Amino acid sequence: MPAHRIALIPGDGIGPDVTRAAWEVLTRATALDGATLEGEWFDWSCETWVKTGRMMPEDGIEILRGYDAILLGAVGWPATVPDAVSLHGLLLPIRKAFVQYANIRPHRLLPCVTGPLRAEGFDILCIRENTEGEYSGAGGRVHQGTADEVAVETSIFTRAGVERILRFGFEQARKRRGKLASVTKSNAQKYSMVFWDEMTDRLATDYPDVEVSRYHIDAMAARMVMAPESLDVVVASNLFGDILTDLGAAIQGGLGYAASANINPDRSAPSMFEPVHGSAPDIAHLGIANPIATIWSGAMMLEHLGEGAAAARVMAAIEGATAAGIGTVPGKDKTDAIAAAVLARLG
Ligand code: GGG
Repeated sequence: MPAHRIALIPGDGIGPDVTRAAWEVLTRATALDGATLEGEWFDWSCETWVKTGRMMPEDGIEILRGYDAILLGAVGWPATVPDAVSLHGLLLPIRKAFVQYANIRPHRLLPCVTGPLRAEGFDILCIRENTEGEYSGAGGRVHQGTADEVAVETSIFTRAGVERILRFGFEQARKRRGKLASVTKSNAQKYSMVFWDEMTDRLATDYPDVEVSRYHIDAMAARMVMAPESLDVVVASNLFGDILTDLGAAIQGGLGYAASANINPDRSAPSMFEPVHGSAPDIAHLGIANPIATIWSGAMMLEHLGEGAAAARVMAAIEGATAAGIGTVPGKDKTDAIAAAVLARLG
């Protein structure tokens, strides 16, 4: 019986609630298909930062390296902790160290879930570049607190980084409906984004079977609202992908449904799975967070670990639960009730 070792990082706010709920579903589903998940819990969070000055221990990356995958809840709370701490102290170093350069985020409607925009008939796979670009952490501030203050944030786009994420996008398009939309803002950003466009055009010659379109980020935002059914695979930089996938979450009903996988495609290090949403302090400890995004992220983890049958079982159970109207209206059902409804449909 294969055993997969999973590092669990529940994090802050609603993170522990949704991670616990997802873990129950994932362990049960995997067992039904003859495999085992062995989890170890890590209390790496903003509360840990308040106590110790670090989100994770100094050797945190080396600790995680010993696992087959990471399941993360949400980070970013309490409000006394600067926002940048949770990203630059945990999420971004993990993505970078483990070369999780492809952040995959599916956007489609679950049964009986209606987004606020009532969009329908869409199935979009957003692929966000995950290790460089606008989140590289390069830059600085001078003359702080004076009238002459200057802040500089440098986006870094390497040839290797842009090529690998675009190729990943082309490959995904090939496995789906054969359409790739590449997103930039090359009319305004004339170095990095023009470079991205040029790379898209150059690589397109290697994928003649894929229909490629180039969009500016503003036009893509409008298209995702007005005609989401026209899109298949969307590939974008770190910041643009981050923004577009919150929009994707909105058209699929809300952040409670938006799953994500930070993938190391070469499998040279663990991949990390997490919902798109953050720690949602306004509903933390109320027991009403929707765990579906985290359970769906967990299904992506099972797929990545080679447990395709268990992944399909989890997705069918999620769809069965929402088809019965459970977890379809924000705040109506408790976290535990949604998890129980999914558990009950695992078969
Ligand atoms: N689910 C993980 C989480 O808490 N994300 C919050 C966030 O701000 N993420 C930004 C990012 O994905 O780069």
